[in-house]
Amino acid sequence: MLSSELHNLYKVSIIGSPAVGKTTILKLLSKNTIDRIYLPTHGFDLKTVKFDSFTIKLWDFAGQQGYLQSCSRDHLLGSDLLFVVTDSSPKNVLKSRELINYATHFVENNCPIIVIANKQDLAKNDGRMEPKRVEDILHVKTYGLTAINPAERRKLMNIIKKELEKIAKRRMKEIAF
Ligand SMILES: Nc1nc2c(ncn2[C@@H]2O[C@H](COP(=O)(O)OP(=O)(O)O)[C@@H](O)[C@H]2O)c(=O)[nH]1
Ligand SMILES: [Mg+2]
Repeated sequence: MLSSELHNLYKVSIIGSPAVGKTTILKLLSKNTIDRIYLPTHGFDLKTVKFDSFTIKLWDFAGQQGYLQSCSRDHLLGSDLLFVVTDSSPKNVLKSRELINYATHFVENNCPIIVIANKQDLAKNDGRMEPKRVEDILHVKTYGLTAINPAERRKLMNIIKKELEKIAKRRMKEIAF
């Protein structure tokens, strides 16, 4: 790999409980049509997505609690950006609190943690929480998303781009000193 390419390579990790939409988020970034088939992920899926000048490696970790606690530690190390995905239900938002606490031990202090409050298309009457509520509870920057809607692809890319641009600036400074 060329060093210029390496320079623009970012490791973006995605964690979250089973069925919150992690794999769908990967598909949203890498495909235009999104099927709704649910296949629980075993271990992890690794996808490379290129957009603008960025090459990002997305790691979609299995949501199963056991796996996350026993194996993901090493995989989370070295993440440039970490997404914690929730399905925006009150129960799962609390679960995300545990995941965030757990993950903070394994990512660098300067790795941004972003919460994705997914399944925003679900009815409020079913307990779906607004991103702002989720953010108030978790005290972590939160964006709402409907990952099954291809029209939200740009929105997700912009979220990632904004964070990666900050990291790129930081890397440039590190090289300069
Ligand atoms: N209604 C709705 N369903 C979603 C959304 N995102 C994912 N799903 C569905 O939730 C199920 C689990 O998604 P998946 O990405 O496999 O979850 P994972 O276990 O976290 O990887 C699938 O049937 C998806 O189609 C969303 O934004 N809204
Ligand atoms: Mg999955």
